[in-house]
Amino acid sequence: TKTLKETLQEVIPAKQEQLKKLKAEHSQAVIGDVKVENIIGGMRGLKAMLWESSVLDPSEGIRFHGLSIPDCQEKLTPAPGGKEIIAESMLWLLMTGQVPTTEQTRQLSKELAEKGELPAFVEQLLDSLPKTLHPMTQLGIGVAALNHDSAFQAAYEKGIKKSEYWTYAFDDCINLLARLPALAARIYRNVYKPGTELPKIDKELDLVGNYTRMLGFGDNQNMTEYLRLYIALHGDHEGGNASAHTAHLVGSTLADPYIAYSAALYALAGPLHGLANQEVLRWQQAMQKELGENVSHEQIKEYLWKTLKSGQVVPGYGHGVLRNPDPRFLALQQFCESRPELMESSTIQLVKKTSEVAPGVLMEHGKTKNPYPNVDATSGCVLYHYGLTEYKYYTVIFGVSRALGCITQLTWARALGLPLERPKSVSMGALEQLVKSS
Ligand code: AMX
Repeated sequence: TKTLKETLQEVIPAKQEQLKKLKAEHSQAVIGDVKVENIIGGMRGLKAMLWESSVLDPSEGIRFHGLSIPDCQEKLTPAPGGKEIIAESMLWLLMTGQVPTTEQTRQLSKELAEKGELPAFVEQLLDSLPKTLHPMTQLGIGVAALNHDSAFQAAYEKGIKKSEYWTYAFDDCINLLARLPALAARIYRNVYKPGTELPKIDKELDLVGNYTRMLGFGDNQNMTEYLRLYIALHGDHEGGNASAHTAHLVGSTLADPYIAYSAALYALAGPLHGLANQEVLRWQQAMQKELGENVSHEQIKEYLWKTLKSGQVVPGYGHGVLRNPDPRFLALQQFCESRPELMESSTIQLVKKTSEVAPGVLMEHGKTKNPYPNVDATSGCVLYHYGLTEYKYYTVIFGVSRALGCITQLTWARALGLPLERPKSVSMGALEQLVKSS
């Protein structure tokens, strides 16, 4: 059986050829206009970067190399005894564009488990951080510190050819992913369960199986399966979102994958992006506290208006690209609906009821281009139900997941020899001149 790296080695030349041809034959072809609204509107809608592993369609949602979420649920190998997509099979698909065999998936799980231990100095570093420091800040610090052992950085210092960049970048990427569960679980234990024993990595388990065990939820098979699905679904959402774009931008300076991904984590830590899942739980809990049990749709409607009138956004709703309910939201809702015990949870019921009312309210409010729920509207409530109630930790789980897409891009950007990213900025004065002369 070929390893992931060997498979990549086989698929890279065809992609390099494709890019070479595009450059040679179409470099000057015009594929769109740049409007003033793109420049002052956060570059929405501007097609300006290459990203191979997934494409986000505004109405239908994400596809990974052409496969929709239901396609992936049908085709990608689950864990032994499980049903949900696992990180390894999703990573293989993202990296190579191919659906891995069960044997390939298991081999990758083994490789990740073997590489998963943290260097002692990183453990000490994490243990020395104040427990009051946000878990996302801690995760970014831990990931950046892993660059102590960066193969890419060492090879670059020694002097390597551009054509060799990707193999060192890939090795760093795999080591980074392998170590994320131990890093993220250590932060959870330090902050929320001090003094409890962190289990060692089980070499027979998949990445997320190990992560769940290290968090202390390994006995709960439903939680393990939920986290497998959660982590596979949050892995990649094309390139323009803030975390993915940051990883790509920082990586384009030839900073090693650890620091590039550390930077991405801090983009993920903003409330308009990944931190929204923490915000949803915080907001829903405040709603529950104010309104009590058995809340009616009418009461939720009033609460939504109160949030909007106070000038805040409704967390978990809206999207920079999507214009329909997020299929990741639908897949997580489906997970709940297939388990009666989840549907009885008051937190999950409240999230579901909110999703039935909020689109109407947001449409009436009339600002957001997308009144529908995004993945963050529902991702936290299941964690909460299973006992992971510390919602300031939720974005860390997203951070373990988003590595899948970012390390894929970091590997491919080096394999394709993509250049330093450096768009042109303009001042308002220059923009006025450009408008006059257009
Ligand atoms: N509640 C209230 N107002 C909202 C809103 C929401 N959920 N979503 C958008 N709006 C407002 C915007 O703030 C903006 O107002 P302004 O004109 O006064 O600045 C207006 O509607 C138009 O915004 P838009 O074009 O529809 O959205 P955008 O592309 O600028 O922003 C996003 C997208 C996600 C930041 C926004 O919808 C939002 O703030 N949502 C809530 C936070 C959230 O759930 N983020 C998670 C997104 C998914 C992810 O990255 N994990």
